[in-house]
Amino acid sequence: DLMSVLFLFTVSCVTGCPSGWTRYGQRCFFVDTRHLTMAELSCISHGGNLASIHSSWENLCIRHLIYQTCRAYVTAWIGLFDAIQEGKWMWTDGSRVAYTSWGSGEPNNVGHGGEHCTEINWGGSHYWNDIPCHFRKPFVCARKL
Ligand SMILES: [Ca+2]
Ligand SMILES: [Ca+2]
Repeated sequence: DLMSVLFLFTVSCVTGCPSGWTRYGQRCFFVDTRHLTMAELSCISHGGNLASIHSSWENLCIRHLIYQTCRAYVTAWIGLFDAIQEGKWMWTDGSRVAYTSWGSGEPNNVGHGGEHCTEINWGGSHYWNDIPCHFRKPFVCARKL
């Protein structure tokens, strides 16, 4: 099943990251499945945060990691949220929001109770979509080396 797959993947030819994590640039990434609050707490317990994305290259790397782990471009949480102030997007790791890859018409905040969290692989593509935070999804953690 998915959970067993998630913990079986191995780090390829990279060094410097803990077992089960994958290195891209100066950060290590990790994939798991929970709803967003538990996802962020899980990332924190692993010494990181939900992944922030700062370039199309990082977007591609994270999509690749999800594909490697889940064998499909499934939608997954990243650490972008506007739960504190509607329309003011922030990364859970505190980094500046300089790059986004919203799909056409997104973020639209149309879910019941609004949409304050962000999924990637929207439509199986490189786009992001805002959705309600209580859904259970795979997620990507990132931590500095
Ligand atoms: Ca919102
Ligand atoms: Ca949306």
